[in-house]
Amino acid sequence: MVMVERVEAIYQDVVKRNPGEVEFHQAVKEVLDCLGPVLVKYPDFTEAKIIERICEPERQTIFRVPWQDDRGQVQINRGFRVQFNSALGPYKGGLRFHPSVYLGIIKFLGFEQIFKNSLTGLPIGGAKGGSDFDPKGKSDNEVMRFCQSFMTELWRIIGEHTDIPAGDIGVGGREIGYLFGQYKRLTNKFEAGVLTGKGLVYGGSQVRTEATGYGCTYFVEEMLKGKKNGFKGKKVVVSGSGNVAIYTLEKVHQLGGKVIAMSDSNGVIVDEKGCNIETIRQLKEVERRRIKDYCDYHRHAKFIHGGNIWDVPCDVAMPSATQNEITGKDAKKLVKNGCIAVGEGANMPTTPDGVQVFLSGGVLFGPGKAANAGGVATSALEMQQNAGREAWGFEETDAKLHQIMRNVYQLCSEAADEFGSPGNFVVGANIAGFIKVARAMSAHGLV
Ligand code: NDP
Ligand code: 2IT
Repeated sequence: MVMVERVEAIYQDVVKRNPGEVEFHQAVKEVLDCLGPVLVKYPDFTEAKIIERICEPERQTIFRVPWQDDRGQVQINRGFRVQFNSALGPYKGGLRFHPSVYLGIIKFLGFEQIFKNSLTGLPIGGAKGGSDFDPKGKSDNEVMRFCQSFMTELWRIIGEHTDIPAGDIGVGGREIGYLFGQYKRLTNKFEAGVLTGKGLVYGGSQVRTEATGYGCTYFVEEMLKGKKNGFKGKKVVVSGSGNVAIYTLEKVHQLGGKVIAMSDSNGVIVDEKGCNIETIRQLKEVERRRIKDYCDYHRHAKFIHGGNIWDVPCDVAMPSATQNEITGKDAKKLVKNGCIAVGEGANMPTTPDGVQVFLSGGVLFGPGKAANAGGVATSALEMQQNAGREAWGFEETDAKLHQIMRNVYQLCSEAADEFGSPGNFVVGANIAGFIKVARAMSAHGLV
């Protein structure tokens, strides 16, 4: 089809213009592969070169982050903020602090964020930022000095109506606190809405901490419901043991499922009785220890050093660690072991091969930009509360999150039907997310 060739040519151009950014290429390809039928239906998008424009970030900033470690040594890291698209609202998206961070990772995440934020139905554009700083093994003081230096550059380009960063890997409540303190000091303004994921005592929202994990679980619940099924009695495997993984564990247990395995970058714990959330929260959120220590408190559980969590048989897989953690081979093993549903808590955790294995194997597959949209959606609720100088209760906010996730599911499901791929939420999420942004871009003229 001519349209498919056209989209392929745009993709080849993206690869050429952004050499070496393999994760960014992967994220772009997945979206563009779904858009052929959209261009047939909306020829004006072709005319206005919406796809070409959407693949080019509106603005990218790279900066030096110098700081001093506890021994007085000077350290230099690199900071990034990619302000990808502001057609639907101010730039919005998290900050990732991890040694693997480079421009290609931030661009893939920023690109995903455009469509994810669109799916939430809330007025937020797409962005992402971060640094190759590794918070692991650093003292609180080192993290504070790093965050202060990072914000000393970042503050110029953010603002409650411009760009609102939040957390991601390596950036949680502690880091957002230090970043907010420095922004307030530099600008001489208590501008609550400039960052989300804040502490409850200074403008944070109830449920933001829980939102991504809860939201992903709600999304999977909707997929299961569509097949007259539910979490009750299901064995669930959740990779990672950070923010997203912990609250996935909590919600899965509340809905009657059992999380039997979790992980970190050192290995996997298997607890057939169901992972204990109190222990994991204490180890990870309070003491910042490794998942292996779980077995010191639960002697029946086992730790598999360097293990592959996808070897553990389960009904539902919820990858919540990082990109490309489920390969085609892992996906085949999951299907063979009886996995019926996958909810991506992480961003792009399944490789393209893996996605194909799930889709062709009839597995219910909730892609990250839909399934993990609850985090950023609740960030937008935090912005709403900050703008109205309000603080909503936990239940009220959770109910809003739940409704947003039902809507995201509905949008994906309807778009998949409309464009001829019923049950394919990858197609549904990409098309539904894209069309809204494309319409807004068309309305704004050539900008
Ligand atoms: P955290 O930093 O809280 O936790 C990350 C977890 O994933 C840790 O257990 C970490 O293990 C593991 N992990 C990270 N990188 C790797 C790696 N390269 N290899 C193996 N394990 C790894 O991050 P979050 O829970 O916030 O984020 C997890 C995922 O969810 C990310 O993909 C993020 O983009 C996505 N996400 C997060 C949202 C949020 O609101 N926080 C919203 C939507 C998506 P270790 O400690 O050993 O590194
Ligand atoms: O990937 C994501 O959606 C996030 N890390 C959350 C972004 C946000 O602005 O809350």
